[in-house]
Amino acid sequence: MKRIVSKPLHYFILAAVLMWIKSYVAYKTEFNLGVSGVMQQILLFINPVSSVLIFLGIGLFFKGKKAGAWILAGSFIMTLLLYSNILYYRFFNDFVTLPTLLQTSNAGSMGGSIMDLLKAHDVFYFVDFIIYFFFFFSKKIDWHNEKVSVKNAVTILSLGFMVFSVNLTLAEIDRPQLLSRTFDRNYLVKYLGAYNYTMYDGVQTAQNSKQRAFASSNDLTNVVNFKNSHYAEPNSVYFGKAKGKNIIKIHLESFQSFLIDYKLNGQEVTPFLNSLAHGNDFTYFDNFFHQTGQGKTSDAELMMDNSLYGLPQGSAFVLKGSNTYQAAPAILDQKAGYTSAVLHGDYKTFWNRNEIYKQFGVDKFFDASYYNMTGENKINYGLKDKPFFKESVPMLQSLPQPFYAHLITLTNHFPFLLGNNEASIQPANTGDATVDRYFQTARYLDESLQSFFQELKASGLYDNSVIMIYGDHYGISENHNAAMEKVMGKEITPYENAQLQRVPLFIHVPGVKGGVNHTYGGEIDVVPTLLHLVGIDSKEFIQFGTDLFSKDHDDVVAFRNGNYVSPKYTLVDGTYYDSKTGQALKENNQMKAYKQKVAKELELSDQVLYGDLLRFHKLKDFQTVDPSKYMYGKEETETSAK
Ligand code: GP9
Ligand code: MN
Repeated sequence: MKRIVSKPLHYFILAAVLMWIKSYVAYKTEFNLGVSGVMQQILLFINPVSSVLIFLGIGLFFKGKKAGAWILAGSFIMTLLLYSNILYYRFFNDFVTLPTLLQTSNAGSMGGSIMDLLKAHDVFYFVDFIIYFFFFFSKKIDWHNEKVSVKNAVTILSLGFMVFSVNLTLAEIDRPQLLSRTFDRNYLVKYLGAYNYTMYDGVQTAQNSKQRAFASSNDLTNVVNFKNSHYAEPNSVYFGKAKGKNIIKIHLESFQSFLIDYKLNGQEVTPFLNSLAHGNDFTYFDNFFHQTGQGKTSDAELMMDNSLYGLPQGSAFVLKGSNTYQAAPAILDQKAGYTSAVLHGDYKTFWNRNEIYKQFGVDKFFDASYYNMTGENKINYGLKDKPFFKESVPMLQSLPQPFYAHLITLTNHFPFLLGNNEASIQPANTGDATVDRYFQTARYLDESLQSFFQELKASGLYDNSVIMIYGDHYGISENHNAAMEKVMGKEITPYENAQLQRVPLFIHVPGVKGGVNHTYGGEIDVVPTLLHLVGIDSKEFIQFGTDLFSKDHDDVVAFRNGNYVSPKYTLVDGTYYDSKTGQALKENNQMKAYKQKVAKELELSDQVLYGDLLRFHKLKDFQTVDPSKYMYGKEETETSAK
């Protein structure tokens, strides 16, 4: 060993290799990263390399012993980073993020228990320092005469950057839009490693605090003016009709409206939902649109709990997870004594739910750790919908009433996989396997919903609950238009594609007669609609949607990219169409006014999120939510890999 480590370069290699091994061992033993497949295994193995080469490699540019000092200090900082993530993960089942760390309350909640988190084997993470110190202080290395040449130092650094680009490219192939959609810390660590994740988190935090620092309460003026002029009075026929009732909100993953009444090989695909659409128990909105952007599910959730639009890039759930909100769970709690809960068969870090739900005031978050996630119960992103609904019933029964419960399904998610013998209908035969399978998972979702209804009725919950069912966003993207032409039996023009963004919205209010409602609306409109049903006026809150039942409802539905649909006109990428016939039209004043309204609405909503403007919006009888009062997870059972 003594002879082997005789030059600064050797010292660097020793530290780099040990840091690499240490990081990899920690990944494998300390975290549940849910690594599956050869590609993910390879990525996990190589992802510490770039950070080690770049970060420690910078030291090689220094003269004399300073080079060694840099490598020593660098290894120490990297170890601290790794180890703080290990401790944090043992407690929160999550990775450290700067915003949560900066909220003292959060780190504070770990406080007294830090000692309990330490384990004897943790010595392993620091034992290499004995070696580093030994060689640093001994005379074995001639720091002054054996300096690494600039050429070699540059080569090592370039190698680091090269490995990083290969790592990132492979990660993007395995998980497209990894960075732009920003979905899960777990995924970032799995694909890019703990150190690169920290850098990414640091850059995002810096950007966020800059945007926040430049915002002031004056920026609220335009927003408040817009919401005052845009407010739609409640409809007295519906106002307060759901007062005191539980609210069960069911998220149908990737479910598009074209499935309703669609017949595949002469058979209905979703007979149960079809029966709801044609009965009188539910109001079925057949001109309801999703308005999500890159944040997909999280955008739908954001809109449907806050009446704020998702961001133009990335997910507000992740990028604005520490903002102040005026969300439905908090409003329902403060104005009407509701307990709120989210139930979902994926782990809590996905979409940063475990952080942003605290800002929304969600009381309970039953994530995957509460469900039986073993063996056949799981597919694709998480728990299958049938066991999900089944296991959710007792959880709902455990909630104090009235409750506001949000159940998020998962099986009808790209690439639409089912277990053996779980498909009750044949796939379609467009030749596009994704589209073909979509019908089978949609049927599975329909069946799981039907059983859930039976259980709700048996449990007695059905009688005193509002039930809201919605599709979150498209399941079949534009990339599958060729197959969709076969499904729809017509050409999918840009106009048709806009029409395909319809997702169903069903609302059942006990004692209220339903039927089909043709009002044009979108996810942004759900919060004011719901609040008015419960008998809470939405007027004082900053919300961009309007009550779907109101006579003043704004029926110009904005898409996140500035396109829109309305009963009369549809705008897609600069071309206007007649909404009924699809014929292209020349711009008139009304079309233009709609376009400007949509642009303004999106811009103001973005300002609210970027500037964290709701922190300035003080209301007399609504308290700002204190996130430190909420804590989720059953860490002790969260041992099975994702
Ligand atoms: C994951 C799920 C999927 O928990 O909600 O999100 P999506 O990929 O549809 O945005
Ligand atoms: Mn989704």
